[in-house]
Amino acid sequence: MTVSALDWQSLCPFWPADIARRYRTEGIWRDETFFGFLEDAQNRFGDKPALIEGQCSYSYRDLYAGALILARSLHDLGLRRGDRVVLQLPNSIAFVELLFALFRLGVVPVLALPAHRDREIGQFADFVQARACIVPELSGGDDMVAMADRVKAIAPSIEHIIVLGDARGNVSLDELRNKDTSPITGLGPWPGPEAEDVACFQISGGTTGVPKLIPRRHMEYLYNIRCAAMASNMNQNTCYLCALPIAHNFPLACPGVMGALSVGGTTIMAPDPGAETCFALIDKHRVNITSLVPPLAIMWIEAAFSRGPLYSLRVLQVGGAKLNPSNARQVAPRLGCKLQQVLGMAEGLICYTSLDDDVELIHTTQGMPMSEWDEVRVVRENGTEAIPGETGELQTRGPYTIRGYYNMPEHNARAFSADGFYCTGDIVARDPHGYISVEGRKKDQVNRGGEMIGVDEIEDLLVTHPAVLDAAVVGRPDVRVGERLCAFVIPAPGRVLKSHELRRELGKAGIAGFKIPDEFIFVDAFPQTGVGKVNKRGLRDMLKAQHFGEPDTSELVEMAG
Ligand code: OOB
Repeated sequence: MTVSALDWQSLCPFWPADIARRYRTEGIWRDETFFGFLEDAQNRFGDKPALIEGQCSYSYRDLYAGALILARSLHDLGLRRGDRVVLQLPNSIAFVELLFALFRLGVVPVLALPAHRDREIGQFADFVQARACIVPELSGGDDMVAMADRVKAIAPSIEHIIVLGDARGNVSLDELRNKDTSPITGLGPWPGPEAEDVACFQISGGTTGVPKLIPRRHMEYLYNIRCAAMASNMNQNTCYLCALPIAHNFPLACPGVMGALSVGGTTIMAPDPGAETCFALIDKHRVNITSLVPPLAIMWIEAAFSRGPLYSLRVLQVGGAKLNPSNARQVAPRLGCKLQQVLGMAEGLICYTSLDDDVELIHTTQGMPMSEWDEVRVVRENGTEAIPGETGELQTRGPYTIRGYYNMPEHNARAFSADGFYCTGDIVARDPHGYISVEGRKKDQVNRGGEMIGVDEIEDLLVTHPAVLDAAVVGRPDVRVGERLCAFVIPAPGRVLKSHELRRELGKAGIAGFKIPDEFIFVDAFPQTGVGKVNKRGLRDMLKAQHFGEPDTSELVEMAG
């Protein structure tokens, strides 16, 4: 088996030849593609429901047939193996059908999130020289056709705008889906991709600079899905609720929608991740597993307070950012299901707590790597390896962790070690059994007059207060001390909080005085990233824009007094 000779794929760093050979001979990487995976699933699970959206239910057979029809239409449009497109659709059957149609042809989508707009979509399209941009008619109240038109004007590689909904003179996705229903055989007349071709681009979760593109290949992404489905105990009774935006690695493949498809399960598409929408879908379809980012998990816990637990739900996977132990402890009693913590990244490595781990481990750690082939190390600032319990940067390599971003040689030289480990920037500690707990981000420290303060510790303490729903701590530039410690706090519904009360509580917890925030800002919600994580850069921007005026000096006077 050879790596595709398509030119641009050489811009996606590959594993060294000896390691790749090893993964192949060990059967970790198989000679398989995503379309073969779907073909296999439809042979095994045929009429079982694969995807449900609103009133519409799609069996495995429907999905397979639909993807083939769509592949033919896209081929008629001129899209060919190795071409790139930007795909931005909401959680829907159309997304999955289209994804498999693209996989069939070997056309490589950039998996954009619904929150992305001109700037990001333009960057992606330009960076990969996309030939098409696939958007919904509307998203979050915005006219996405108009956005795609603007993007097309600056990214001349775009020939087609394909629209879900009213296409207004562009290509209609519904027309492509219904165009030709004549029987087509699985392999079709057109060449498809090879196992080691890039299947899709994930987008890096980083909140700085231009988002980086993460090439995920058929054979390694399929391995990722198999491991993740096993770690989550998915089986043919699995009913997964896709609440997070489907394009993100977590709900798509860790194990998410693809994991459910791999075992004959069913996925329910949620139009939004809010508790009201999702609780109704969970009850209606007897959903037994779903995945969320911490801010949403906290909202669900709060919402379950008045209505009681979700009877069918067995497992709630929470990942994407740190879940505070005090919130973690509330998942089982409030939502009536097991918590599974997930530390993952679009670049590869996925860690899980096991469903039958001791509850204390589930509440306080992010588990361990899902594959025995994952290599992880915790590295001190001086480059040496940390001992168990000591913190350092998490670095990793393995059969489903990329060896480099798409076309970024300079950045790759910094983000990957000479021996191919991805330097995650996450500060973690590992216990003697290998359980990892995330302590923060490399750069997520506040330097207050020379004292380095890890914000996670302060956030963890703040959320133990019964009147605090969530907390996020950032630095505010300050002429005197360099950075002041600034805590954004969401009060629990109906609770009124005072800064001095929180200061007193933190004091009682016995932490150093310099770790007590200089200011508290009470808000209803935090700015979010595309997948719903707390956007710390957004919080810092809010401070810069001085949306809150000057620091709360009355409190300072109070402190001084
Ligand atoms: C997931 O992927 P990304 O690419 O959006 O973000 C990755 C980064 C990690 O490097 C880490 O900084 C943070 O998000 N993160 C966590 C975490 N899970 C991810 N930080 C603390 N605790 C956790 N449990 O976010 C992602 C991809 C697949 C599965 C799950 C999450």
